[in-house]
Amino acid sequence: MKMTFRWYGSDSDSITLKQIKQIPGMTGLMGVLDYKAAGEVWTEEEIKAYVDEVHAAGLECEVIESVNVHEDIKMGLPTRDKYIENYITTIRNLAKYGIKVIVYNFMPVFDWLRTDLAREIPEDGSNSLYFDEAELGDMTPVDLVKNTIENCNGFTLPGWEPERLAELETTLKHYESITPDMLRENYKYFLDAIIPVCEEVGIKMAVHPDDPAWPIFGLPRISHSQEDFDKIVALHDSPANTLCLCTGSLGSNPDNNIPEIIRHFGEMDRIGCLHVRNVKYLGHRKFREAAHLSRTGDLDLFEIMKAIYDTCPDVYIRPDHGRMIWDEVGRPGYGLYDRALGAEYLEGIWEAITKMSK
Ligand SMILES: [Mn+2]
Repeated sequence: MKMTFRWYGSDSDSITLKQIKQIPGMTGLMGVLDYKAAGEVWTEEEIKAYVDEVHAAGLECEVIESVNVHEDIKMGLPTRDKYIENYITTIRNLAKYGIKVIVYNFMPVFDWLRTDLAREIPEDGSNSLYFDEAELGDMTPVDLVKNTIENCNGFTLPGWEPERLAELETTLKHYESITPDMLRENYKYFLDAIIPVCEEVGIKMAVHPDDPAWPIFGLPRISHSQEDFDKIVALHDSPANTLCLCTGSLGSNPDNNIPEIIRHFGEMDRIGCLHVRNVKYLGHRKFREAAHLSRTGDLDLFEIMKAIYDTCPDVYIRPDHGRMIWDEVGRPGYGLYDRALGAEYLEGIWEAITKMSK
């Protein structure tokens, strides 16, 4: 297991590489160039600058996240080919600088959804990201987007870049005629074009699950269960077509048995990396992001780490969203303190499993 941390770059993150390096056990980053719009080429110069900075801090940079897929590709529009070409150029450029895994998603319009980015946890006064489908009530997708952007403490959030959302209403209208099967066909077209290039340059694509793990606003969503992922890995059968198994996103739906899903795809060698975190169920389609510690939420982090140990022990993982604690102000979900605590907790479980397995 390689423990990593998400970092947005020195211009865009409140956390420094030095702070990340000081978290015991941290080997590297899951990096992102958060200023890049979906469909744009990530140039060699941009990638080199980011990777060089990470290396200079004594950290590795083998995983890159949020190389976003242009909406025209998901919708299967005639313009998709030029965006696929750009995507392939980005894959080749990333490979030149040592990137091994690219995390992306194939969710229509919305990357992830919450109804509150800072809901107080009554037990201790910390706060975390929160979702209650009932609170969506009369909210339109446009209302929700405005709410989310206004409550980011001035930071951008992955998937919520204002440019991407400018044409929201037109895009939503277009998706009314796209069924889940049609979306999967468009997905196959994309994978058939990029996966051979990934095989050639030694990169794994890792798709992030829908978050939350069910359909929303009537949009087709095809990545939120074991059954969905079985279909995705079969769309283009290759060791380069893998999953970013996000335990909190998939785990937002209590029907998903996370350790079982990890074992299933781990044994198939189809897990490129994992985001590991906990979630607390508060009712039907209502949850908050909990601390990593198992008993503060509803996922069993020991069983999750054991499934990783047994089926994909060399994989990249990172603590995912943390709560905001100790009066930290930062990007919702991406503060330093609670994610660092999460990393140490996961490291502790890993050490115990490793020693007990000898
Ligand atoms: Mn995630």
